[in-house]
Amino acid sequence: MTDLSTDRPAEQATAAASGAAATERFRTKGHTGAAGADTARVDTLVSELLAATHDIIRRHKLTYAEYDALKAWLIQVGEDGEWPLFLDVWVEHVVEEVAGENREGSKGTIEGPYYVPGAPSLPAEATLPMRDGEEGTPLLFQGQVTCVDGTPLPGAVIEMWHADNDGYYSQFAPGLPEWNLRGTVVADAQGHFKVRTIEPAPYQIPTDGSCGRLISAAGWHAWRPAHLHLKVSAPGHQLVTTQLYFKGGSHVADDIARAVKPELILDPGPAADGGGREVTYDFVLDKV
Ligand code: MBD
Ligand code: FE
Repeated sequence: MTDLSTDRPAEQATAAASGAAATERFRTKGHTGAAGADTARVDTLVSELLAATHDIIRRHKLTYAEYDALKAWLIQVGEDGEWPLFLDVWVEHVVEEVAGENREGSKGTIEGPYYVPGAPSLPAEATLPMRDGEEGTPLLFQGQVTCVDGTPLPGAVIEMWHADNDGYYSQFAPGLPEWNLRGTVVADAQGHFKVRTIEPAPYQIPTDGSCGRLISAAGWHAWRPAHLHLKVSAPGHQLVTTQLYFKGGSHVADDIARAVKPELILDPGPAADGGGREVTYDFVLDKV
């Protein structure tokens, strides 16, 4: 059966399917687990993690029932393929905070589990790949990429990916064209770019898997504000991985992944040409 309003097969997005896809995607990055395996460093980090855990157990008098519930839950996170989701939602923001603390240029934030390298290459003025009649408010996203010293960066590369109007990412939910709402935009000789897309919807992390069970067990909510994901780079400069949000949007102030920063909130106005909205956002890259 097909839902004629969206042309999307009725097959539902499930935690297990998006989790498996995110786990597979992470594996193709080729991490072996050996990176940074300096013995003294591993000793320090793991010993302190365990000590913090022991301290929590003592302070809160963890019961055997709770210990077994934790064990069962941890096993299930792996079976659902939700380790990338769990880590990127609840841990990555602090890793990014530390990684970005010495950069002067545009703020970065977390990458999340749904980046796929190799999206179709597009010219400086382009429309992201999308379906005929793609739902959502049209958005013109434009700007310039410069160095921290103000020099324009010709040929800077802006990789963009975002969810559709239903909050789904291509390659992580069924029924979407492979590169829907994903593109690699090459800026012009002055570092300018002008990208047409649609505004994404807020994103609810899957509620039917282990992360969803944790959220309901703890009485939290599962939402991220609507966001554009970006990786901006240029030769001789540091790549910035970031996200941009929409002023006044739901959950901008209570992102479950705590990835919002004031510098990352867009305030689009009505588009000058035709429908939808437009916004200008410039990227500043640090030198390597
Ligand atoms: C997302 O879309 C996302 O950006 C993050 C960080 C986590 C889960 C889903
Ligand atoms: Fe996202």
